[in-house]
Amino acid sequence: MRSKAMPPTTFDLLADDDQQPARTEQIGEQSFVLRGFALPWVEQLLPVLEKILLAAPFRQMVTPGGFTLSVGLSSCGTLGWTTDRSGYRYTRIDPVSGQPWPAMPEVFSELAQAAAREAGFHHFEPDACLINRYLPGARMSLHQDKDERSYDPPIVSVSLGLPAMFLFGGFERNDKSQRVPLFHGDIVVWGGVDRLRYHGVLPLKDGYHPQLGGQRINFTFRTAG
Ligand SMILES: O=C(O)CCC(=O)C(=O)O
Repeated sequence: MRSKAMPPTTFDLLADDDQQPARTEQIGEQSFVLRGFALPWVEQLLPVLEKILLAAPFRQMVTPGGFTLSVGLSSCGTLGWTTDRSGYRYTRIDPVSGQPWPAMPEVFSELAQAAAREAGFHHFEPDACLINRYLPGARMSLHQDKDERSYDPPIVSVSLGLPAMFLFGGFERNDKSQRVPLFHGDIVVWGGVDRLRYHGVLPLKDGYHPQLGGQRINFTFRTAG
C-alpha cells in the first residue's frame, strides 16, 4: 500500500480490496444505481485519468456569485463545464491551459455507454466528462444540470475512491432528497422523466482508499452540445 503523502493524482493499481457484488437499485422512475458496475474498468480508467490530469489539472472554480467551489474540477471530451464570475457554460478550450480539453478516452465513453444501456438508455453519446475531485469536507450543493443543449440524453455519474452520500431530490430545491451512499465503482444513471432532478453530495468524510488515497473522484458524463 502506498503512503498518504503521494501526490493525489497518482494511483495504486494493485489494491482492489473493496469489491462488492454488482446489483442494480432503482432510485427513481428512470434512475438507477449500478452497484460496482465500474469495478472491472478501474484498472483501465486510472492510468488514462492520470494523463488527463497532467494536461488539465484540477482547479477550484468560482461561481457567478463569487463562491469558490470546494470540489476540484477538470474535464475531458469535446466540451468541458466551467464556471466563473460571468456564468456557467461549456467551452471547447480549457481556460487554464488555453488548449482544447483532453480528448475523451475510448474506455471512458465505452463505460458511460455500457452503464447508460444497463439503465435503459440506448445510443448515449457523451461529449463531456466533468471530473470532480472531493477531498475531505468538499461537497456539492443541490443543483439541477441545465447547461446542456438537450435534456433527452441521460447523465452517467461514476464514483471512485472514498465513499460519499449522494442526495437525489425532486424537481424543486426544497423537495425531500433520498440519501444514497455511493462506493468505489458505483454508477448512478438518471434521465428521461428524472433528468432534471436536483442532486448533490454531502461533505466528504475523512478516510483512506487503497487505490485513490484520501479523495473521491467522480466522472459525470453528459451530452452537452
Ligand atoms: O459527485 C457526484 O456524485 C455528483 C456530481 C454532480 O452532481 C455534478 O457534477 O453535477
